[in-house]
Amino acid sequence: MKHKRPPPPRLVQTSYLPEQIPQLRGPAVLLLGRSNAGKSSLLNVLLKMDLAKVSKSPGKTRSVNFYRWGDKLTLVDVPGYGFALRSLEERRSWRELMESFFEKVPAASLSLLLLDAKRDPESEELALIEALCERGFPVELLLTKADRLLQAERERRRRAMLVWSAEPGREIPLTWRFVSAKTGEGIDELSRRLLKYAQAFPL
Ligand SMILES: Nc1nc2c(ncn2[C@@H]2O[C@H](COP(=O)(O)OP(=O)(O)OP(=O)(O)O)[C@@H](O)[C@H]2O)c(=O)[nH]1
Ligand SMILES: [Mg+2]
Repeated sequence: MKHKRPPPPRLVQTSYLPEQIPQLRGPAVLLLGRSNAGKSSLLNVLLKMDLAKVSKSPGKTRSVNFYRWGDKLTLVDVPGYGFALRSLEERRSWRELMESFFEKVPAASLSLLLLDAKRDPESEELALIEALCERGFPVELLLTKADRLLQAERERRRRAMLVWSAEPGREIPLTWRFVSAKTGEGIDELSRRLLKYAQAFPL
């Protein structure tokens, strides 16, 4: 019997406006985080295809982009927040886009919050984690660009994360891992995690 090959990953929808956001069904993984955190780069290494645009200057991704990976998993590359140079008007549009987005994604979507491994979590990250947890979204942290950490920095970050992820008041300690789109660190484990999530998703 012939083994059916999964279809290649592909971009299925690009939404610039709230009314363009599709109603998602099935398992979805959301890539969230500050501009320049490395969301689009991570997506490309996960999919093993350069489908998403990457840039040195923050604010590259302006639309919500939906990618189909395999038979049923959707990966969503979300435009980053905190890009200081954006105008008030642009920030308002971004907020409206995000509100519409979170109304439409299934609550069991897995949120991956990306944070540059060199940076401490800031108020935006804390607020986002709280908002996601309140809405019942499972959240996991990815510390990106781990290739840029010296051994001592990595150790310091690891210790800080152990304390921070299990802070009093946080009901469940946050899961976190180092990843690098450049060296591939953590990518196979992350892939397996996402496939497991997709398989366990209630139909
Ligand atoms: N050294 C290193 N650089 C990385 C890594 N991942 C991303 N970068 C760089 O970081 C910059 C931003 O990457 P993007 O993937 O465009 O970031 P983004 O989060 O999608 O940014 P927005 O679209 O603005 O929200 C680019 O210059 C990437 O080459 C990594 O793992 N290691
Ligand atoms: Mg991007």
